[in-house]
Amino acid sequence: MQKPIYFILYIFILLTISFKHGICKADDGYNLWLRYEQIQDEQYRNTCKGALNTICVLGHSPAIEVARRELERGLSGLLGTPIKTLSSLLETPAGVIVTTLKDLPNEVASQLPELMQLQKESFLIKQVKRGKVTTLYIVGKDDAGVLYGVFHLLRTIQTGGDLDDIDQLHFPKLQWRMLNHWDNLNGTVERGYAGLSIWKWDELPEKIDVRYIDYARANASIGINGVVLNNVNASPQILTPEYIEKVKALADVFRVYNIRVFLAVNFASPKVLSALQTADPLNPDVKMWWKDRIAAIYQRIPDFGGFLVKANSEGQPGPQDYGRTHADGANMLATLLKPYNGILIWRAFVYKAHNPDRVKDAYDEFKPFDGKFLPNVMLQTKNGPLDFQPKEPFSPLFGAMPHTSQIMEFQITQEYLGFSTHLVYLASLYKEVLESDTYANGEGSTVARVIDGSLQGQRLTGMAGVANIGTARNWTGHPFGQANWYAYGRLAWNHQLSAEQLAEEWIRMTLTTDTFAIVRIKAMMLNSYGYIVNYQTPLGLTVLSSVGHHYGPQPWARKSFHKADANGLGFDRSLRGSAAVAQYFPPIRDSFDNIATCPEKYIAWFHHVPWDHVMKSGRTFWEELCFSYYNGVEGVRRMQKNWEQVRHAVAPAVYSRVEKLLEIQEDEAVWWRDACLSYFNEFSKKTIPEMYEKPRYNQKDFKRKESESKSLRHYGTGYP
Ligand code: BDP
Repeated sequence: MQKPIYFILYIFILLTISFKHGICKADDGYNLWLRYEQIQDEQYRNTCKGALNTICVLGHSPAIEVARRELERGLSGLLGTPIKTLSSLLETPAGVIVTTLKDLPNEVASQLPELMQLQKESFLIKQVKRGKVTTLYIVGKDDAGVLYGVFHLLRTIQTGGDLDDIDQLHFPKLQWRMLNHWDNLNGTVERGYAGLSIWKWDELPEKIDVRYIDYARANASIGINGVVLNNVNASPQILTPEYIEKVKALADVFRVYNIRVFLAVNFASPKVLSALQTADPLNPDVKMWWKDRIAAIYQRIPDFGGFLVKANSEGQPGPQDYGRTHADGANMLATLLKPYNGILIWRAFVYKAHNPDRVKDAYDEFKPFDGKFLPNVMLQTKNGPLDFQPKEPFSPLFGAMPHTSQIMEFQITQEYLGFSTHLVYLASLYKEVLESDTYANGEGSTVARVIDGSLQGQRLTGMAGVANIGTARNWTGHPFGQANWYAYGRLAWNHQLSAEQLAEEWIRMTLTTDTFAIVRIKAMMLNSYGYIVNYQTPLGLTVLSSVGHHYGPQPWARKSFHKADANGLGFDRSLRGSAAVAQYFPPIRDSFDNIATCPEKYIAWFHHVPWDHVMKSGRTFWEELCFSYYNGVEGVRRMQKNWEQVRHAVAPAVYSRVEKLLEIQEDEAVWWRDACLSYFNEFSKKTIPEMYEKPRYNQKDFKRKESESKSLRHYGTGYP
C-alpha cells in the first residue's frame, strides 16, 4: 500500500528537480534550439514579462504572419503566460513593436537615424522611451529583416540577455548563407549519418510534411537563406517536370522564411534527358535545352535561386568532356540564369586521380580562370585544399582569385570526424579557417575577409555548409550535431562571433540554463575538436581513415597521404618536395616551407618529418605523436567526466544518449590511437614511452574492427 505513495513522491521530486534546472523531461531533441521553455529565473522572467507581454506586429504579408506567430509562440512559452497581441498602434502602448521600415510611422522613424543604414535582410532593434513608457522596436528593412529581428529577440531572452543592452543594428556579413543537402532522390543521403533524407519525394508535391516547416523555422532562426536540395553527385532526374513540381512545393513552404531553393544539376542532363548526343556547353542545341529547362523552372518557381554544379570531379560529367573549360561550362549556365537573377555556383573541388599531390589541383585548375567567370557565378571552394579532413590548412585559392566571387564550403556532416557517433564541435574548425591569414593583400587578409568581399571587393558573397540533417527524430543523430548546424548558420551570418559564444547560446537554448552545467558542457565542446584531431590525425597528418566509408583508422591503406618510412612521416610539400607551398602568398609560404617555422599543427602536412626531429615541447616527433594520440584519448575521458557532472541538468533521454555515445567514442579513440601508433611504429622502430597505458587493441583486433565497420552503409558515390 505504501508503494504508490513513494512512487508519487519520487515523481514529484523528479519534477521539482527538472523544473529547477530548466529541463523538459519530454524533450527528444526535435525542437532543436527553439524549445521556448519557460524562463526559470523568476526575476528575469518578471523583467521580460513587464517589458514584452504586449506586442504589436505591423504589416500584412505571409512572412510577417510567420514572424508574428513565432513571436507569440516564443514569448508565451518563455514568459509562461499568453501574450497580448495588439492589431494597431492606436491601442494601449505595446511593449514590442515589430515592423518593416515601410510600415513604421513617420514620427518614430524620424527618431531613429540608424534606420538610414538598414540594408537588405537587416534590422534595427532598439528601445525607445517616451515619458514613462519604453517600447522595444524591431524594424526590418524588409520582411526577412523582421523575421530575423524576431528570432534575435527570442534568442536574446532564451540566453538570458540584458534587454537594456539590446539596441543594435544587425546585418548579415554574407549575402548567401546556404545549406547543401547531399540527398539522393531515392531517399538516401550521401555521407549522411542521421537517417534518411527529410525530403519525401514520393509524397511531394501533395503532402507537406510538418518537418519542412520546422526545418525552415530552424534555418530562418540562424539566418540561412538558401538551400540546395539534392546531392552534388546529381541525378539528372531532378530536372524533370515531375520533380520540378515537387521542388516547387518545397520552395512554396520555404519562401516565407526567406529561404530560396537551389538545385544541384548534372552537367550531362541534356544528354540523359533528351535525344541530344552531347552536353557540350557551346553547342546551340544544348544551350537551347538548358534555356527551356530554366524557363520552365522559373515559370513554376519565380524566385528560384539557381544551380550548383560539380563538374569534372570524381567521375561527374563536365565541360572538359568536350574540350571546354570550367569557365565555358559555368558561363553558359550563368548566361541563361541571368535574366531571372539566378545564380550559378560552380564547385572548385577537383583533383586528378593519379596526381602525385592532389592538393595542388584545384588551384592549378581554377586560378587561371580568375576574372573569366560571369558576375552571377560563385566559385564554391572547400575550406582546405584536400577534402574536409579533420585538419587542413586553408585552401590557397582563398585570396588568389581577386576577380572571382568565391564562397566557402564547409562540411557540417561529420564524414571524416566520427559520423554522428563522435562529439565534435565544429565551430572551432570553422573559426580557425575563417581567421587564417592568407596575406593576399598583406597582413590581416583573412579568409573571412576574402569571402565577405571586404578584402577584394567581390560582388557576391556566401558560405555553404554540407548539411548533417536527416530523418532522425532529433535531426542530427548525435544531440551535439545540432550545435554544428546552429553554429554554422550563425557564423555564416556573422563570422566574427566566437565559437565560445555560439556554444553558450546553443547550450542555453537547447540543453540547460544551469550555470554549473553550462561551464562543463562548454568546456567539452570547445576542446572536442582538438581531441579528435589528436586521436585521429595529429600534427598535420591526414586521410588515415578507412577507404570508402571513412570511419575507422586504416593508415596501412593510406600510404600515399602519409608517406611513412624509416626516416620519418609526412608529405613533403615544401619547395624541395611537391612545392604545394608555392600556392600560398609570402610570408605564409615561407613559414610553411621551413620545417623550423611551419606551425606544428601542419608539420606533417608540409614536411616529411624525421622521427627524431625536436618539437617545440622538447619531445622528438615520435614522442610528440605518441603524446598527441594519448592526449586525444584522455580528452574524451575528460569529456565523459564532465558529462557525468551535468546529469542533474539535462533531459534524461539526452543525458543517457550522450553518455552512451561518449563510451563508444572513448573506445574508438583508443582504436584510432592503437591502430595508428602500432602501424607507424613499424617504420619508426621506436617504442611508446613507458608512462603511457598499454594498448587496448592489437593487429588482430584492427582487422576484425576494420571488417566489422565495412558493413557501414555510408559510402559516397565519389571519393575512394
Ligand atoms: C568527398 C566525399 C564524397 C563527395 C565529395 C564532394 O567523400 O562523397 O561526393 O567529397 O564533395 O569528401 O563532391
